[in-house]
Amino acid sequence: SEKEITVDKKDLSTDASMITKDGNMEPIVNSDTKIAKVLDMTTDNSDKTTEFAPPATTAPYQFADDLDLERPLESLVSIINRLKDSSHRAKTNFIEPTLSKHLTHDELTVTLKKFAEDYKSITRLYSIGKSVEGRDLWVMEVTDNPGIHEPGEPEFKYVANMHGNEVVGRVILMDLLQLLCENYGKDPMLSLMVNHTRIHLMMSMNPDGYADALEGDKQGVHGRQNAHHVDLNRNFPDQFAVTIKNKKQEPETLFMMAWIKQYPFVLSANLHGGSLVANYPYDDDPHTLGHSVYSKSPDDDVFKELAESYSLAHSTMHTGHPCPGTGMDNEYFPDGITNGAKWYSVAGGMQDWNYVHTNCFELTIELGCVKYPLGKNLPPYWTANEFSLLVFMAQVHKGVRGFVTDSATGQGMEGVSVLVKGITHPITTATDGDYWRLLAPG
Ligand code: GEM
Ligand code: ZN
Repeated sequence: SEKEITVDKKDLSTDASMITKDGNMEPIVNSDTKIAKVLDMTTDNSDKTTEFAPPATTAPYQFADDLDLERPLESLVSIINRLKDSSHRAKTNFIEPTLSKHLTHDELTVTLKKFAEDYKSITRLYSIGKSVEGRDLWVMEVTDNPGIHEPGEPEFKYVANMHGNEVVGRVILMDLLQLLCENYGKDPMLSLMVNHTRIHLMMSMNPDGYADALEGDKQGVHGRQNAHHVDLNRNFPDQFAVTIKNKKQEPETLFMMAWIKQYPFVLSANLHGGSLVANYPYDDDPHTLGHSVYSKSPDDDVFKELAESYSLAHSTMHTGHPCPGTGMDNEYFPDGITNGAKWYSVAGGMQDWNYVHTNCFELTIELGCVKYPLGKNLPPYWTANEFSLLVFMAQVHKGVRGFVTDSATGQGMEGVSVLVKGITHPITTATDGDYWRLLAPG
């Protein structure tokens, strides 16, 4: 691209305290002279921070030390950082979700519509298209100004139930929706999260497969594929391989691709089941289909950090034993994370497509050994994943961000490549010239 800027990571900091404007930060601008302001680190000038009051409780707010409403993003990041520590997790005071149950597609639709109605000011329900059998692919947006991209505000997504018989993600995303809605305006951290993030939740990417899946299925494949018997996690265009499974895209895949291109997503997770691990790119490499060889992306360090943010906040994922006592005991994932290709090579996965074709960094999270648990066994899954879901989502506020503007007009410049020295993966500015560049410390 002719419009390209390069910044040197040593001039930047991913430290939470550095997210605001820092006079020392002089980026290297090496091409377009029209780029006046490259790294405006001011992340928020709005006055939205007074939308909620601290919780009405006589006990002091647990994270009061970290809560500075003048500096909302730093507050959010430092509170979230403290949630890595289990003693702090235990002290949160959320109104806990009560849903935690299996919902048919029709029940899901009704429940989502009810949330959209009851929490109009922070939600918007939309469909990105229909499955092969005509079911809506619903997305619930949760943010303070639903329906619009606020310049500078990062967009985040969770996608669940891509494999129709892997249902835990679908259940806990409903719990997450309930948590965010019911605590908004009450819990300061969750309110900050909603105010400063445009969150998109897709409870089911494969509603047809779900309709076919069987409650109690532990490690089966019935209902895994879509109604055309295609595994959607093999159906995306692949950077290394055209296969029989991805040479033509299914309707669900095409709607996903269009959706992921339409919004300036920064970070995402694709929620699966059947194991317990946070899986990160790449999922394959040019030579070793069928083998287990580490395949590094240019952002390997960032991806490891992101994967650990999920696994370490989870009650058991970090121990690295996905299926204890099942005969699949031999599998071990240090710290509960793995490179995709190192685990086993997958061509046509959605995760790598996000990273290779858009600005969105995606991970594939395996939520547990049992793919379709009995309804009565669902509540512990929420407890195990609650903080992971929040901590991972908050990673969208780390790294660097800013606006690229035209020095003559002050207008944001869309489609400018932002490159960090030493990382061969550019990020492109969005419509308002805004960009987000996730980075690992160091
Ligand atoms: C996995 S998820 C993909 C994990 N990536 C790699 N490279 N192993 C799948 O799609 O096969 C398991 C699942 O279905 O949950
Ligand atoms: Zn899966």
